[in-house]
Amino acid sequence: MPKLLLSKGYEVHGLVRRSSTFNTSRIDSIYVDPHDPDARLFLHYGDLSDSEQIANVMYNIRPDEVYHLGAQSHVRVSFDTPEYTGNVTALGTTRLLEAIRRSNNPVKFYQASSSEMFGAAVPPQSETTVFHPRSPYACAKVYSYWMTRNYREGYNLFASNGILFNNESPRRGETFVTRKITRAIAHILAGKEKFLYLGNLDAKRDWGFAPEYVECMWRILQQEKADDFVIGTGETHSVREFLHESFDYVGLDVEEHVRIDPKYFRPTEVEVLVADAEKSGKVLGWKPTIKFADLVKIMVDADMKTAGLEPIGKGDGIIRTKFPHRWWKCD
Ligand code: F7E
Repeated sequence: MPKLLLSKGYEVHGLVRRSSTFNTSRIDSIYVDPHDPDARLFLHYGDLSDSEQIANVMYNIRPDEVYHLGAQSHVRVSFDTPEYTGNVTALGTTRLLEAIRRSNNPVKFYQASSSEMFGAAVPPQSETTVFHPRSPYACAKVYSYWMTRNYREGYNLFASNGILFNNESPRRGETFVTRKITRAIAHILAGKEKFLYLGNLDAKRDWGFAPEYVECMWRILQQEKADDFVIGTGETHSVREFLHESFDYVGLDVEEHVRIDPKYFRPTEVEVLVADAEKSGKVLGWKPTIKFADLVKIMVDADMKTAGLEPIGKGDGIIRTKFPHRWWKCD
C-alpha cells in the first residue's frame, strides 16, 4: 500500500510497533532517511492497543485518508490468543474510528475487512451474504466491519469496508499456507530441509495477487460515497491444488516431501471461499488479471531467488520446469 500511495504522489505515514529487532524489512525497498529533503514516507511508533498514541498521531498528522490494515491477522494463532486478537483486531478499529471522530477532520477511512467473515456461508460470497465467522480472528473482523458502518451511519464519517479475499505475493508472511509452501520448495531444492508439514489440504480459497488488490483499496476511498466492496478473483482452489501446482512447477514430488501435522488443523475450519465481486467490477472498474497458476509461479520464483538458487540445467539462466521461467521482481 505505501508504495502505491507514494507512486500517486502522497505523503505517507505509517505506525510501527516497537521491537528490539528491526521489523520493517517489508518496506526496506521504499524507505528513505527522513532527513532526506525528498522523503515522503514517515514512520511513527504506535500500537493498535494504545488509544492515546493513535489519537496523538491522528492529531499531529491530520491525514486525508487512513488505510487501516493492522491486525493480529493469523487465523490459526487467533484460536491460541483470542483475547489479544479481540483487543488488537477488533478494538484497534474502534480506537482509530474514535480518534478520527474526535479530530473533527474530514478523514476518509478504509477498513480491511476479510473474506474470513463469511466463514461457513454458502459460496459465492458477495456484499449481501450473511456473515458466519469461524474463528476469533473472523469474529473480530465482523465487529470491525460493523463499527465501520456504525460510524458511517451515526457520525457521517466517510468509512468504507473492503472485504478482501486471500491476497498473496512474495511479501506474504512465511506462516500463511501459500508462502509456507513456496518457501519450503526453495529450501528443499537448496538442501536446507526435507519435509514440509501442513494441516488441512481440502480447504478452498480464492487466491489473488496482492499488488492488484491495493489499487482497489485506493479506488474505494476515491468514490463519492462511502460503501462496502467484495474484492476477489471469483476462482477457488484447494490447498492441495496449490501444493501440486507449485511442486509440479519445479519438478518435486509431493508424496516424498509433504507430511500432515494435526497441530495445523483449526478447531473450526472455513471450507470454501469464492468471491462474487460483480459490484467491484461495475462500480470500481476493477478486474484482477493474475490468476492462480501465474500467482504460484511468481511466488515460487521469488522464493527460489531469495534462497540464492542457481538455475538448474545448462547454465542458460533457465530453471527447468514445465512452464517458461520468468523472474518476478518483488519491489
Ligand atoms: O490458510 C489451510 C488452513 O493461514 C489458508 C489471512 O491473511 O486470508 C488469510 O487467512 C488455508 C486454511 O490463510 C496449513 O487451514 C493447511 O484453510 O494461509 P492461511 P487464511 O486462514 O485463509 C484471510 C483473507 C485473512 O483475512 C487472514 O488474515 O490453508 N492450511 N495447512 C494451512 N494454513 C496455514 N497457515 N499453515 C498450514 O500449515
